[in-house]
Amino acid sequence: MPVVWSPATRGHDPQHEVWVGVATSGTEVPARVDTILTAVTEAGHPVHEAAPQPDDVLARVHDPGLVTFLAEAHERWSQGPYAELVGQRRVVPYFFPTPAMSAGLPLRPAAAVHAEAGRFAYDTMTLVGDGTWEAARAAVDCALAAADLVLGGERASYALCRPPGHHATPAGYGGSCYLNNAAVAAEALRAGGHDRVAVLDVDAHHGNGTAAIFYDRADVLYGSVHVDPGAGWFPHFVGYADETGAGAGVGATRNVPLPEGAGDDLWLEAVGGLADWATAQGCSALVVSLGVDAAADDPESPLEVTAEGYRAAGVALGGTGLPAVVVQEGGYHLPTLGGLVTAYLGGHGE
Ligand code: SP5
Ligand code: ZN
Repeated sequence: MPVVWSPATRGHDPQHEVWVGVATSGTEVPARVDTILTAVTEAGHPVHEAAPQPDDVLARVHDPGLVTFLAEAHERWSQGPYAELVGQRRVVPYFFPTPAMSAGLPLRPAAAVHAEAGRFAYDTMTLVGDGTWEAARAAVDCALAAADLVLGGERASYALCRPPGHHATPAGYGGSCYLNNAAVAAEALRAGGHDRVAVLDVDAHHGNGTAAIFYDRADVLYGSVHVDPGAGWFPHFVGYADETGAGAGVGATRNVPLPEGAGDDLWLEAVGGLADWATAQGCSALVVSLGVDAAADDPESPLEVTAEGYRAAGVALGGTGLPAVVVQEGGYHLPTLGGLVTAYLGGHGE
């Protein structure tokens, strides 16, 4: 399967994430790119570097306010006084103008970037450093180039996207995600002539961003298997089984939350169910949000899936026979990360 990557995706390195008020080491690190790149190269997949791609498809996915904020935030932050503060060389939001704050009052843009960040960021873990915009935009280029390969006749392609994307909403960033690479791939497939596309998300976490982008649409389905947010897991507030779409999109969202410790059998039953659903709904192409953080060794989830499980997931989704753009999402255990990705790609085939 052809692989698309970009060296600019290594440049996002905010060093920390702020979790429960403490700066902890980030898990979504640049080394993820190189360990996956080495593994796919050794497994014999042809590797291409993504060329810069136009903005039109990205503009269908995200509000211009989010895109402009992300493109300019680090430069605004660099103008101070934050650079003089220890450990504040990246944008850390502190004020969140949630509906509880504004309570019906009109919200104006905030003059201070440390406040304005909270208009778009919905957690404190997803920081913006000096290479963040370039990396996030390059990840979108990878998704677009991978979609182009499929539209050009490849049965499948793999976009080595970093930072990941499935938690990025139309106007919000969080969960280590800034721009929604999988949603961009889905829109590119739609623009390329596929009337109905399914995004199937096997990352350990519910892809609330992708779900939100397509929630009221019938032309892009969203199906996800993930650890039950009701058991205390990110994204906490959404991802329940009774969220099935709205308006024209009623029935076009399918969430399968799993208990902690689910293991291969329950997880693969859910993955197979999503594959059957996409086929039965008449989709002509897939986007696979390939998070490998459901794996047993991963520090960010309790789902206990094996590498054989990931291979079997590839067999199930590749077995639909639908052309597919596979987009990298989460997966944080560096020693096993590359092997999990190649297990999936080998199962998927071509
Ligand atoms: C794309 C993706 O997999 N995003 C993961 C978002 C979930 N992150 C939640 C992190 C919860 C706190 N983890 C503690 C780690 C301390 N370094
Ligand atoms: Zn995840």
